[in-house]
Order: sequence, then C-alpha cells, then structure tokens
Amino acid sequence: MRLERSIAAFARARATIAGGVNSPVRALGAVGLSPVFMKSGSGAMLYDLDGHEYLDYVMSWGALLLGHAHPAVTRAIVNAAMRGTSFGTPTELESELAELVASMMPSIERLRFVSSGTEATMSAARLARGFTGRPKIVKFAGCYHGHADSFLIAAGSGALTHGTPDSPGVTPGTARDTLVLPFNDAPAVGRAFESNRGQIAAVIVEPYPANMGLVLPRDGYLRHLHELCSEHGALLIFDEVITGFRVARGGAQAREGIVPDLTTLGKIIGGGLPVGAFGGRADVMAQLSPDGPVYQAGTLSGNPIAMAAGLATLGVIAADAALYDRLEELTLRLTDGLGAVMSEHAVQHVCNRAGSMFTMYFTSAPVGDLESALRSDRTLYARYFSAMLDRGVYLAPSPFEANFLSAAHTPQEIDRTVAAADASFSHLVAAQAR
Ligand code: HOZ
Repeated sequence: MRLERSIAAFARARATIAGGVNSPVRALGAVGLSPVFMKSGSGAMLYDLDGHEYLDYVMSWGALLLGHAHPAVTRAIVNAAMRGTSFGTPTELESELAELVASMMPSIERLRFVSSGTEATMSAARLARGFTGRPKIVKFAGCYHGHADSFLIAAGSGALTHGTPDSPGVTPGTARDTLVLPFNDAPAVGRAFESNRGQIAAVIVEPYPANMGLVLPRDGYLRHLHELCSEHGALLIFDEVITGFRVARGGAQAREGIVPDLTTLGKIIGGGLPVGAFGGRADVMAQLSPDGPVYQAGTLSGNPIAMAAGLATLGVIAADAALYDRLEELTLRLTDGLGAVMSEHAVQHVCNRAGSMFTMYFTSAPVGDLESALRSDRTLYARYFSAMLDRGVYLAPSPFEANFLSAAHTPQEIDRTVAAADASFSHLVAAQAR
C-alpha cells in the first residue's frame, strides 16, 4: 500500500511536534509502521491523505459511539459555535448535560466537567485523598487512567505499548503512594488493605480494563473490591472513561450492578470533543472548591461546544432503546466471524469482548490480567494489523488496546471485515511458506 503523503506528513510533523504525534498511541510504532494521516471520517469510514479508505475499529479510541460526523452531533457543534466558543462563565448547557448523565448513571449525584479523561482521574484521586485524609491509591497493573503522575506506574495503553509502564519523571514519593496490584486477584487487595491500614484513600479500577487489550473481571471480583473499600473506609473509583456509555447506557457499573463512590468519564460523553467528567456521592463531591477545600479548575471545563456535542450524543443514545442490543449483536457477528477465520487458519487466539468493544489476543490461554495479556504474540499482531490495513480495515494499532464498533457500522461492513481477515491470514500463511 502506498502511503507517501502520510509518510511526508509525518516527516513534516516530526520537525516541530515531539515524536511527530500528539499522543504516543498514534505513532503506530507497535505495529512497525508510521502513522496514517487521516483527512476525514464519515460513519464507520476513515479517509487518509493518500486516497485510501478504511473501515474504522478505533473510533477515536472509543469516543465515537455514533460513528464519524454523525449529523445530529455535527449540527449541534456548528450551532453552538455560532453562539460563541467559550465564555469563562457557566452556561445552562452544563446543567443539561449533567442532568442527562446523572439520569443515565444514578451513582452520580454530583459531577464536574473537565476537558479530558486524564483530568477526570487526576481530580478524582485528589478528591479521594482530600475526603479521606489518606495518601495512598490502589491501582491495577495494566490499567491506564490517563497520564497523571500517580497512575504512570505499571500503566497500560501507550505506556505499555512503548515500554514505559513506569514513566521517568514520576518522583519516588508519588510512586510510593500508588500501590499496584494484579487485576482479578481478590486476595491481593485484602492483603493490601491489611498492610496499609488507614492509609488507602481509594481503589481506582477500570471495571473492564481496556488498556492492556480488553480484560474482563472474574465473577464477584468488582463486588469484592466494593466490599473491601466500604469495610476499610476507602473510596471505590470506577474509571469508566472507556466503558461509560460504551458497554451499556449506564456503563459497566450498570451491567455489574455496582454503585461506586466516584466515577470518571470521558470519550463518549464529549461526542468526539475534549470532555471528561468525574462525579459520584454528593458528600464526597461537596469537598470540591468552592464549596469545599479540594481545589480543581479549568478554563475550558464545561466548554459550550463540547457540552453541545455531548448532549447531542447522549440524546441520540437515550432516545434509542435498542442501540446497545444492536451494537452487541453486531460485535458478536464480527468476533464470531474473526474467530472462525483464525481457527480455519490454525491461529491460536483468545477473544475478550464486552458490548461493542473487543480484543483478539494471539495466545491460547485465557487472558485475565496483564501477565496473561503479555503472552499475546506481538509480531503476529503487527503482521495482521498491516495485512488488514492493506485491505482497508483500521484496527487498534497495538495488541494492548481494544477495538470499538459504532452505531454506524453495518452487517455488510462486518462481513467485509471478516473477509479481509480471511484474505489477510491466507496472505500471511503464504508469506510464511515462501
Ligand atoms: N485510552 C486511550 C488509549 N487506550 C488513550 C488514547 C491516547 O492515549 O491517545
């Protein structure tokens, strides 16, 4: 495949942008390529600078539940922009979106909008510390909660992909206050609470971790976390930046029937614009400035254009009772199809799926934590990614990321994707035989 314009665009970007990208996961280093520069997107499709089109399974890292350039969202953005881009004062749009979010996710009694998922988790951690008066946060290996210092320890996503799960620049003091445990290991959490009595402010977890690829919690594991937090006076923070409005209208907490103390949101809540939010128990949120002493702020927090995009997106979701069933059905059609193709070509694989997100690991044993995820064959994944790209399918550019469908994907496009996988593996097997 010829990607001359993308290659030239990357060379140009590298001259002024650090690493040529504004977020490392876009660099495509994990699959041995250089970034594909996109020109536009529509529905399930992406269009690159060189004139290729791709069926997109990244969907802006899960943000675009409704697909690219959804008409209702685009209209809302344009209309909001005509009224002014930012006021630095409250608008009623913020309350409208807050009310809609709270109605869809009842654990959120109060919330605050920020501009990214990183800001949401960073602020939630500070709030948990301020509320409890305790220093330590428990996180799980391979979970990624954005790039605030407290979380760049055994982190997933780009930090894992690029080999820096413990980032330089995080001070030993900060690292000491983050306790890292293996995901899905219930006794480890009990032991951590025992040996850090009165020290743990919060346990933060992606209920369905999606930054070491997708990993699902064992039965009862999340409930166990909830019970331990209650017993020890710590807060349970569900990081639903990815799963919120993705795996169900009410997020993973609705599917699992768990009411966390705090929830962090991002991605879909902004309909493709930069929005995050954190919220939960009213007594905890009351500690935030100006009502309380825990400081948190942002010039563009609750930005009117971003609020309008979020409102339009959640409005479409709220009005479509069958949306999540349709997405789930479509995703099953895809993962079943891909699984069948891989079996036919004798490729060892394990598929983890929740709602409209999934990861295919190239390994034979179940994947339930970072250690098992790391057994996935990265070289094969890189070759698979390239072969699919050649056939017009844009997958997650790392074996340690999730793939996402959108409401814009059609059964025909799913079948095309499965056919592309079949052709890809035929090509890879033939290439290996040569
Ligand atoms: N959570 C996203 C990837 N897993 C973040 C995207 C980014 O880092 O750019």
